Amino acid sequence: MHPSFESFNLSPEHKIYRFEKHPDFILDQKSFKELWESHPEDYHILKIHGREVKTPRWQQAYGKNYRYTGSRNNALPITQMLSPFLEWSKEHVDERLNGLLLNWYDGTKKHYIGAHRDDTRDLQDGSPIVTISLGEERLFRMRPYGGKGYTDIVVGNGSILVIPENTNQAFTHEVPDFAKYAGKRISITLRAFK
Ligand SMILES: O=C(O)CCC(=O)C(=O)O
Repeated sequence: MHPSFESFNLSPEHKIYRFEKHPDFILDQKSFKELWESHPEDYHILKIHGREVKTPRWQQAYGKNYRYTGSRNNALPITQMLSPFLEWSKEHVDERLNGLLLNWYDGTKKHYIGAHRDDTRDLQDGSPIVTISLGEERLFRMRPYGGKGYTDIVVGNGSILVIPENTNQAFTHEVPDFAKYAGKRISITLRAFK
């Protein structure tokens, strides 16, 4: 992994890694606006306990379909704007990464993602999950699965997180909403699909 990643110990066996403010990933206003405006018009629909629920953020898969929470996010082709994020992650984190899922969070709409562990049934064994943050700074909250307490990691504009597979099994992650958030954040998450 790239030497600029710092590690955070969540437990003696579980870590998460952060690279702060990668200069290539701090987009100028025009590029950020372009990426922001590429969000889908409609919210993605999940099925939770048989009930259809709209995600409290916009989401779109690129490159590979992603199945989670009773739904499938059908992928669009990877765009020219997105491919540098994938190329960098392949080179510096894991060569097997091949699919992206973008999340768009509008603070004025109270967008968030609730605590969950990523669905790994379609992912390659032992592959990590990478999240690149653009725009408004938020907190990335890790909770021991079935346990108590949490660890918050600040994810600012241009920061990269790596969640190893064993950490995803043992900890949930979430991006909560707080009243102070009124900006726009995009996360580019990368996974290695089979
Ligand atoms: O927005 C983020 O950083 C996290 C996204 C996430 O948890 C997911 O796509 O599963």
